[in-house]
Amino acid sequence: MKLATDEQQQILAEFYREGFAIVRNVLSGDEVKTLRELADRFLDDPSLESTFITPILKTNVLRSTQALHPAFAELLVHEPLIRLAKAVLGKNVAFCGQNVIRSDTNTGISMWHVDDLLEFPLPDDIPRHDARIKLPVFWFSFQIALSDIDSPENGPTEVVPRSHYSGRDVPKVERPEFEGRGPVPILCKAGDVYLFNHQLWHRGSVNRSSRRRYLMQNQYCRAWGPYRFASTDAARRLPADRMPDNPRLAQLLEPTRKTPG
Ligand SMILES: O=C(O)CCC(=O)C(=O)O
Repeated sequence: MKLATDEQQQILAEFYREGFAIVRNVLSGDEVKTLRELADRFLDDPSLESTFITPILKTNVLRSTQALHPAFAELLVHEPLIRLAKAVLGKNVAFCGQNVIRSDTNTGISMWHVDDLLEFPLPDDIPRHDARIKLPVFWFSFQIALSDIDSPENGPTEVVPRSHYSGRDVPKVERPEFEGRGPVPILCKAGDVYLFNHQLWHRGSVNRSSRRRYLMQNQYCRAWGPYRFASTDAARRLPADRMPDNPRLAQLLEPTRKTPG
């Protein structure tokens, strides 16, 4: 699927302004079916439980799917995803994650949050970031509906639009609001995709339907991301059998040793 230049510009403008932007009908019905069946196959494989599956609030997340099947890996360069990713992160865009979230009835990653940490905090007396600033994006996700998530019962992602401009973490209330706007559900048909800024106040609402809800995530970062945070080079240079007996050093190096690139 190819986007016209003005369509792409519109999508990107919306993404920067609102924190998310939907692109409809990116995947065909056949592509969706294949990916969903693969997700089920791997999520139901007990041998992958400790290595590829992370439950979050009883919701199963299949991680590193690019390593499990070429159909997942190829989705990373599907158009218009890769073109949009380059437009946001630069022509040397890098890969930083691919997951499928499968929410059964009464599950969902339902706590409000921003991912990782609040990247651009403000002091109390500055109400928000100036809307004229195009806030930098270091990494972002495409969230890809692999089932119809087209009503609030299906557990759509809920976001507070423009809250990535707030300079604040999500307030600890049931219905967070930013400048008079409360949460909105992102409603999609299977095959629709949305660009998603993880600094937006968000959550996956609970799936209240009897149908499983499948959401795939393709995650991309700036070219320096993998080198800065998980370089194969850094891992290769770890002292393998010459490690001093130093618990603080062992703790510091542990994540890189466990996931060497
Ligand atoms: O399931 C969703 O819609 C949102 C997932 C989420 O909050 C996350 O991956 O950080």
